[in-house]
Amino acid sequence: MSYQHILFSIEAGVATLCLNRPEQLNSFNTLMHQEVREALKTVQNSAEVRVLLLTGEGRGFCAGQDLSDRNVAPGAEMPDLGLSIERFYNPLIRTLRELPIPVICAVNGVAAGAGANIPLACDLVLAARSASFIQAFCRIGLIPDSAGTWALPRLVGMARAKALTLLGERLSAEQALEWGLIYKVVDDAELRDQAIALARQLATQPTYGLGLIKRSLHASLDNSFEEQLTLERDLQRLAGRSEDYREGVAAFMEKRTPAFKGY
Ligand code: T3D
Repeated sequence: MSYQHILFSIEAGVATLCLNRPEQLNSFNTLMHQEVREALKTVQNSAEVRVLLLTGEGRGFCAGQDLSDRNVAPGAEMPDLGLSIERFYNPLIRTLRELPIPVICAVNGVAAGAGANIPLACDLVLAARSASFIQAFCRIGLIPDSAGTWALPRLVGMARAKALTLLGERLSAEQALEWGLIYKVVDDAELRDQAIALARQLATQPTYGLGLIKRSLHASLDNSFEEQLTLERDLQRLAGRSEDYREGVAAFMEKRTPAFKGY
């Protein structure tokens, strides 16, 4: 399938989805939402894909909703933003979070509005040193969406979450790292190569087991201690039946590098 607003490719087990409306800082219009959804469906249905890498083209990662689609004349009917969230943003965030494979986000530039929260639904966030994060919603009278109000207090604590979302100030990549919002900051010129190297490395790992690790960590945010112990037992049972576990142990005993298949 050919796309107008995204670049999408699959190579060596890595699906790369690049938002591609650089003139509008990769803000989302309806077509881009639809194309991202299609690409993610391909990822979900492919046995070949073992890692998803999400990034953006140009000087921005993503500036959230395309506001030119929201410019309403006084007196004209206002769009139902709840519908937009239900149709587009919530399914996107759910899909990224629930994919049973590692999702890497390479934040190549400014990330604002929903664009600042999409990375938080990914598993490993690398940011270019020049990148920044802006909870821009308050600047236009909205509330943070794309699970920002869920992720931010958990990642940076309530005090910083409130400052970020009520003030809408720009947070540098370095500060985001220091606050525990992202995994790593790399030099701009190295972002793409480092993200691809990380993706390729992860694509050779025991994918099924990695998916179970995601599941257990996600559940831990809401589970009690006892519930989490029970879940660990259940998921370890599943992991212990995988071919990759058999291979991992055999390779260890034979003192060789394991050749994981992802299941
Ligand atoms: O509506 C719903 O469905 C509900 C869901 C909402 C989710 C949301 O994301 S709401 C929040 C929407 N996003 C924003 O409020 C951010 C708007 N953008 C900015 O504040 C700034 O552009 C940035 C801080 C991100 C970057 O600033 P700067 O100075 O580096 O760049 P710029 O000059 O503002 O932008 C460059 C171009 O991109 C410019 O176009 P031009 O003048 O060169 O033709 C600008 O209009 C365009 N652009 C940037 N963001 C958006 C956008 N065009 C449309 N929509 C945007 N969100």
